[in-house]
Amino acid sequence: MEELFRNTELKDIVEKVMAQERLTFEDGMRLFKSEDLLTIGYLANHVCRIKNGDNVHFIVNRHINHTNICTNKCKFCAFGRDPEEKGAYALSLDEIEEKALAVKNEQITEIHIVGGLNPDLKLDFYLETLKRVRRVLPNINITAFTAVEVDYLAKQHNMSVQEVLSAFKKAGLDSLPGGGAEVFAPRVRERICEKKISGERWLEVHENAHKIGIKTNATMLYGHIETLEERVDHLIKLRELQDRTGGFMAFIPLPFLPKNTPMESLGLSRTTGYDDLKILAASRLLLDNFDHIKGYWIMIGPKLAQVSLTFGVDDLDGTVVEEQIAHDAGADTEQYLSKNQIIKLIKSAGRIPVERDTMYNVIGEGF
Ligand code: V47
Repeated sequence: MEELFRNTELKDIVEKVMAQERLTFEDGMRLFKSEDLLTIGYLANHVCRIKNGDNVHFIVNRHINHTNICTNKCKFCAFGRDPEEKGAYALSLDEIEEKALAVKNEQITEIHIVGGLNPDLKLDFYLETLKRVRRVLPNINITAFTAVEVDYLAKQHNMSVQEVLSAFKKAGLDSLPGGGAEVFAPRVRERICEKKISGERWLEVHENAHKIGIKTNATMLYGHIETLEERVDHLIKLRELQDRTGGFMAFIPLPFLPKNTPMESLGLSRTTGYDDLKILAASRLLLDNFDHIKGYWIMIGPKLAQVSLTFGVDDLDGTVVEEQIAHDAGADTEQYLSKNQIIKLIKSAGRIPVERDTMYNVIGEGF
């Protein structure tokens, strides 16, 4: 072991990780600046195996993006539309119910619903959506509505975030997905999503959810104008909240897909596999209080997602079935992977596939 790490510039970080010591902001910067991807990956794999053994999680789920009408107009987004714009849509409650039921030949355990900020949709619509899905699929988990949507409804109805979240919970919500976090730094938000809630507010909504027993996920949109400092700052802020509440389940880094977005004109190219692996591995090392790091195959591709299983990732998300946000922005992946395809990816990486539900309860293993 000593011999293996003799020449790395990260020798002291290797020692800290092996001693299970917390990494600092400066350590995080050094990870992101380092080109020693294999050492970072080795360490992330080591930490991941302490937490998850050889298990790799996946879920049989279905995404529903109920409306793309959105008042926020984020510059990184190809999904949002003005109400009159070509391609604008808002699914009715019947259509949402139909989609929830239109699954492939697999027993889904989770419906994941997120959409734009559509001024025509009031709290009642959201509550009715949850109740309908719960009624037709009583045994599934519902993960729905980002912190951004929660804040929007709270403001529209003059309610507190707690009140909106409690109403969601009563109507059948199980957890909040991690979208809308982007990069917390105000400098970045002013440039790429000036109308969106602040990073502080995003964290506040999640903290409120955790307080009333709603578990949540967290994301970071990377590969655009953010600096390495801003990436590390984002991760440390998530780690601090997790220290206080323990309410986060998984972290999912999302690579920026520029096609069809207002930011396409900046000439930014897509992230590289090297970047993607480094972010996944560095997140595993910095987020020492998160159990799960997800490699979202929809955005990084199934092949890289499979390789990421030796770079600190223990979760491949799921079957998805239908996805609009990444595909409007040029994702070249399928919208659906079958359960068997996911199992094959995991097994041929030498790991044990574990089907989970939203809360990481085991539904089946081995296969
Ligand atoms: O909130 C939008 C991001 C998110 C682009 O919680 C983009 O388990 C890249 O949050 N390029 C939606 N990303 C997806 C999401 C998610 C996905 C899978 C699992 C979970 C979970 C959450 O996608 C948005 C935004 O941050 N996004 N546009 C784009 N052009």
